[in-house]
Amino acid sequence: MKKEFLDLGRQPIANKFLKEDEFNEEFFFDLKVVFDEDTKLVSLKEFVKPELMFNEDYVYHTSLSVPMVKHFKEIAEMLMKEFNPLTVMEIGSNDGAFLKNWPNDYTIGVEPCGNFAKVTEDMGYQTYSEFWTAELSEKIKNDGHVDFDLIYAANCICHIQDLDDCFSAIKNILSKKGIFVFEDPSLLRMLERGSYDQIYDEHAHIFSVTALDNILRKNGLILFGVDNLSVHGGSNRIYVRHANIPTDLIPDEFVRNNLQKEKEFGIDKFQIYEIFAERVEKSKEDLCKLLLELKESNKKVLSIGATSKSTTVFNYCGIDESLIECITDTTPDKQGMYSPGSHIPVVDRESVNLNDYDYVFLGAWNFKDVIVDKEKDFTENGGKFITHVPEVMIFS
Ligand code: DWN
Repeated sequence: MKKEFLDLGRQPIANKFLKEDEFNEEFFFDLKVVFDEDTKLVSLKEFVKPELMFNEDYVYHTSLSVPMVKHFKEIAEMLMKEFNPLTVMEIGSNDGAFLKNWPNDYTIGVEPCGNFAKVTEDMGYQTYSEFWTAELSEKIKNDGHVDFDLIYAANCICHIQDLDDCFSAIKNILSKKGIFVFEDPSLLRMLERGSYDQIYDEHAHIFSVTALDNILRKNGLILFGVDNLSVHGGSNRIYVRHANIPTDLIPDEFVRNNLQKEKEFGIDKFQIYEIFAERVEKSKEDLCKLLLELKESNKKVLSIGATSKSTTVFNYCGIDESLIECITDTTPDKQGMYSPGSHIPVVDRESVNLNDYDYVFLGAWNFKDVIVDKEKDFTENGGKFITHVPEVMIFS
């Protein structure tokens, strides 16, 4: 019952930045998107082997995005206050931005990228450097861990291809009255904003509350809370507990409101996805037209933020170094490398004078306010920004 609605063309591994001598062996796959009429889940048609994406070379460091460090501190404080868990596990613990807010004697991490698992081990948190599966949940139990009162995951569950296995693993290791809290990009926000660049290899699914409600129930779990967040261009934080265990954690009005809002938008109907696909095509036409016009009038353009999202945009729209001269990024592991597929040089922000450029494309449009604020000098000197969300536009 899966129906295809979007084809974003041949795409590389979104976070695999390359050296010049690696261009010839770069891996590409067909980035197509499907809607499941049964569960209402939106997923990639073809999944990429997890080991190709999440390995020792993974470059996304949560702690290098200052707003995200603050975000994880605040959520840890809130969860501690509201639920007071005695045992905590994070799935997809990256470089420990969330973990570090918890005492390390009863907190563990799960992180398949070995470089990051080592970072949190060195911080004193036992970290399983493996993919989250039902088998791993058994192994953790067999290692003598008691069931967890809090299981947390941010921008990770939507990376997991087999959701039934993922949720049954959660059920297996969640304490009787424990809660599972996870946050991922919101499908509704993506459809509203036309932010098709949320779609790339790592995002095996883009979740609606509607689809999660269906799939969690199927796996003996109940969604009892939803927070709408502004991070990562619009995310949902989902609160889950065991079904069939008496508790006072009953689905709140936010769950009902979110389900209602999604229904009114038509998230359960295929037609809404066909409309979205038309909007994506128009976005591509508009962005290509604008960048070609700027090139013809000898304007210089760079991009800020070598994001996974910009991998999708640049490869879908066929944007290369002739249209965007370089990308600046604060992540040392991306600097001195080339962007996946489009092979645009990635440089340190400090190595360029923005005033040598006429336009800045916002590859990290989700940090628009932070970047625009940081780069006031550029706009004061006549520079302009370009974004493609919600529509292709120039602003200063
Ligand atoms: O789920 C995922 C999210 C959390 O992170 C992953 N699948 C991969 C990754 O996606 P992304 O690369 O699209 O994430 P961000 O957080 O939008 O990336 C921002 C990038 O921009 C980072 O590389 C840091 C950089 N940056 C910058 O150069 N200047 C960020 C800011 C705020 C800046 O001022």
